[in-house]
This record gives sequence, C-alpha cells and structure tokens, in this order.
Amino acid sequence: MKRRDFLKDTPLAGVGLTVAAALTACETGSENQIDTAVGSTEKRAEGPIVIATWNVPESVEIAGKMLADGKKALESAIEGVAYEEANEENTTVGKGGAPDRDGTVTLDACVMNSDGNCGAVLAVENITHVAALARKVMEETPHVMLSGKGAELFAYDQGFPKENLLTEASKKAWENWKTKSEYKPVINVENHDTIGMLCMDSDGDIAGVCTTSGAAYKMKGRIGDSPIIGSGLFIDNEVGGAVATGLGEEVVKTVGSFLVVELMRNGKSPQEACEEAIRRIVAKGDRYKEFQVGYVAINKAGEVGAYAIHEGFSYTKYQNGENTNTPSGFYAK
Ligand code: SD4
Repeated sequence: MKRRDFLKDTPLAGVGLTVAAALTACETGSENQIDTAVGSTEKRAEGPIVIATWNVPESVEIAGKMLADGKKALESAIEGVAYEEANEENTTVGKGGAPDRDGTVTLDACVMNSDGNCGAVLAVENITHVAALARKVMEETPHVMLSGKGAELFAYDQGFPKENLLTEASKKAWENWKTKSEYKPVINVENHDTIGMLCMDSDGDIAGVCTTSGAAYKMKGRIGDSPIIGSGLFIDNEVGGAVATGLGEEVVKTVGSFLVVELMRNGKSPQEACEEAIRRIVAKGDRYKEFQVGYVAINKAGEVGAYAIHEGFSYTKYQNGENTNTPSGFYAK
C-alpha cells in the first residue's frame, strides 16, 4: 500500500488534511513569508558524488556505480550501506554489530530523500538491512519513525527475513566486556563506525542514509543520534546534506546535522559548517575530551567537508570512478 492510500484509511488522514490546508494557506498568503536565503546555489557539481563516514571503500563504490548508471541518490545510498550492514566483521553496523549490555543486538537507521521526506527505525532486532527498512517506513506508512517490535513486525510484513544479528565473535567480545568493564557504555575515540552516506545523483539531487548498531553495550532501549532526523542525518536539497558519527547523546543536544546544513544555507562552506558544529559541542565544557563526534557534509556545488573533535576520523569519497579515504581535520590538539 502506498503512503497516500494508507493515509486515507487511518485516523491520521484528518491531520494530513489539516496540515495540507495550512500549507496551502501559507503558500498563497504573503504575510508570513520567510526569507530562505540559500548559500552556494550558483555552482553545481559535475557528475555524481558519494561521501561516507569512515573507511568504507566497497560501500561508496557500490553507490557510486549505481549513480553513474543513472540511479537516484537514495536507492544508491541504501544499496551502498547494505554492503556493510551485511558485513559481519563490521561491529558497529548491521549483522555482527555489538549488542547492548544484555547481549541483544538492536539497530537504528534513518533515510532522507531530496524531496525532504524521511523515515527511521529505532532499536530493531533480527533485521539486517535497517536502512532499507527505514525507507519502507517513509514510503509505505503515514509515519516517520517505527521502533522496537513494531518496526520488526513491519519488516516481516514487508518481506524482510528474520536473522540472528549476534555473531559468535560479537558474543565473545560482549562476554569478555562483561567481565572487565565498569558496565557502562562508552563511545571513545576508537569505539565507533556508524555509516552515514550522502549521495548526489546526476540530476544534482542529494539524499542520505545513516545506519548503526549504536553505542556498544548500551543500556537496553538506548537510542543515539543516528536514527534521529536532524541529528544523525539531515538533507535540504536546496543546500546540501550532513551526517554525524560518534557519541550520539552529544549530537542530539546540538541537533548536529541540521545545524551543519543550516550553517551552509547561511553561506558557510561544508568544511566551515562542520567545524562550527563541532565548536558548538566543545563550547559546552571539558567533557569533549572523553568522547568523539565527527561530521561529513556536502553542498550543491559538490564541495565536501569533514571535521571531528579528535584525531582518527576519516571519510570516504567516490567521484569519477575514484575512491579516496581522507583523514578529517580535528579540534583537540
Ligand atoms: C550512536 N552515533 O548511536 C552512534 C554511534 C556511532 O559509530 O556513531 N558509532 O550514538
């Protein structure tokens, strides 16, 4: 069932109509018009571009080749991250992701397309391809987010297979962690690898995806920034897109990815915007010494930027058949 039909048949239909009426009123009335000055609209990128957090050459190449074949930005990004979601060696995304402190793997993901539509799934068990599932939430339901059991049941409904996400290796690592840790989830400089991917297609449209198993050994039910639109990911197709990785609690407190995109809207380059968003976090006090946050951003001109609190963050880019991994700049010396 398509989103529109589903909407017709639910109590939300009334809400949808009210919003639609209000929007029409806004579009036609001039009283409340908002100035939406857009940065960097003159230059346009040539050819498709993929950028992603961390070192994920296979993922960006899959997405880049799809874009080169004329595929749209969102489907390319979802296929790109699907590679790492299925990669059992990657302990921060999909199958093989580190479990929560009770030993259960729960995944978070969101997607946002160039029309400004989005979908997300939170704390999902037994489903590997949660970015694709987030897209289904966007396209097949009247909602933006589904969590836990509801998201899992919706996945089966949509034909996703039930899979055991806890591998022998991640189970062993969890058992080992239980014996020696203070039983507290930590995201420090080493312990993360969430994949955020931004694609610009050959029409110049931008879409993105963020997918993760979240903080290793988190409390049951804990959600970070990754499935939260505006925090882990934000796209404004007039301006650009941004994704975050690192300690989600700190990204949420500054609505990080939305902030980066809005800074670009106000004229900053992707690099300047990522740096300013990191400064907003470190300005809150010395706590930043204990955790990592990194941002990657792209604008409509195809310029990219990346910045982190600490050394060690990098991003991967695929453009014109070339695959590069580049260390980002960082704040803490
Ligand atoms: C979270 N931002 O759940 C994610 C973790 C992360 O690489 O980035 N891991 O807070």
